Amino acid sequence: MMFTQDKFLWGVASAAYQVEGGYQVDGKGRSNWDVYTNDYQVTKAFIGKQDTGNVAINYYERSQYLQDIALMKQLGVNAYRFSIAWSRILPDGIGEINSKGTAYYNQLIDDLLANEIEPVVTNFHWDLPYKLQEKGGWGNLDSVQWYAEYANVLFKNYSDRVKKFITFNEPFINIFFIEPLAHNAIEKKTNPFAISHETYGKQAEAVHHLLLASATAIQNYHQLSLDGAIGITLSFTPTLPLDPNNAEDVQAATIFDGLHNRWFLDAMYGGEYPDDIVKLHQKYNPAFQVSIEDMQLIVANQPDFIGVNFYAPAYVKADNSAPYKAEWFSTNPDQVKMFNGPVRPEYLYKLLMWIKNEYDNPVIYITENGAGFGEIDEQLEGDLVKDPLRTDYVKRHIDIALQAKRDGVDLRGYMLWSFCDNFEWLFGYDKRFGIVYVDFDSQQRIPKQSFYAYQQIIQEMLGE
Ligand code: GCO
Repeated sequence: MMFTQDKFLWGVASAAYQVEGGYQVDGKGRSNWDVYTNDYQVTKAFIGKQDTGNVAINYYERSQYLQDIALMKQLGVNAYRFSIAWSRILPDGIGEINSKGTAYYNQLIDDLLANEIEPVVTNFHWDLPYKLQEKGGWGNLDSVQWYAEYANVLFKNYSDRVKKFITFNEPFINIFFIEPLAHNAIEKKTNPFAISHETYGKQAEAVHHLLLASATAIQNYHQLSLDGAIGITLSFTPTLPLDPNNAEDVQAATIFDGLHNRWFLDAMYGGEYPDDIVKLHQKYNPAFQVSIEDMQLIVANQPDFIGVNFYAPAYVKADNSAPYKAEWFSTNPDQVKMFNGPVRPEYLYKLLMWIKNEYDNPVIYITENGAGFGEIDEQLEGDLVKDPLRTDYVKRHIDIALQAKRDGVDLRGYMLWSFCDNFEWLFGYDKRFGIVYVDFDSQQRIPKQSFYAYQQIIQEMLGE
């Protein structure tokens, strides 16, 4: 592990499918998300209308992203986390490289560095080349090799300037939440949020292949002896029982904690998955088997850092209709609900200290933290969008993250989700998370109150 820059990273984060647009431009192959949103119109099941990432916020246009880089400079960030669209680089997922795709990211990286903004690259943020999806996607063990070869193309093209690579973004949310919901919409299920126990059991194979792929890419990266670092970004949702006096709620919270929070860290740092969760997966999918060799590969190739994505804890309740009888997504007790769960910054502190104490104090970057509350918190007043709830959320979470750093957590950066409003997966453009407002028709950008609040925090922190 080599960290060439030791400055604390103050950044913003995004993902290719959510911001680029450039649908099928310059030889890009179709991804699963291109097919989900164009051919199956999956957002209709969740927001009642078809939204796609075909244009998004136009980041594939250099003239557009240069304007946003200028805005990032005004914000004062020294890092920008973005993901690379696999199907721009390898339109079929494997095989022939698309030179226009590699050229786009070369230019973006150069433009960021020219503005003294460090590029932090997420290799994979959910948009899988559709040709690979048709071969079974992450459910196919061959995905380990497909991904390793793709990651090697990125290391070869960009590791001279990119000093932090992230193998995957949020494997749990990707594999156990968003993908099953997208397939519910494709199959026109009456309740698009319903996920069966069997689906969870089957997805265990996919998420295991994904972790093998991550370990293989980390191994390859380390063998290249590059002057940089490679990590993985995990979503964390600290759990608490909806009713602490209800033993079934307590059990449900324990299960969800194992499934979501302990699963990946136990494997990477302890060489074993949580046994209670393995048994649950095998109960609904006996074919889910894990070899000693697999776990040795994972634990022998630990990431150089953990990307922590934190939005909220989850109040978990026992619910027989929920997968593994643990309902976590619909239980937010807050009066004004943040899209991703209850606003409890103290659980970010607890989470960071838990990782520090349980997993030998790994290097941590907060690679996503942010909020969206809906129109109540997006009020245009003159040339400013007032978003007091998001502003308060950002301030409180940064404060408590820095307290955890003072208390010994090896925290090296904070990247806010997100810079601009963008395409929020199954919820299309209805859920805004940006500190910069985007008029999706005109592509006009308007900094929000939270932009200026974050700007002031960065100035104070970098000015120290
Ligand atoms: C995630 C993804 C982002 C989301 C963000 C807001 O964490 O789900 O990384 O793509 O857009 O979290 O929900």
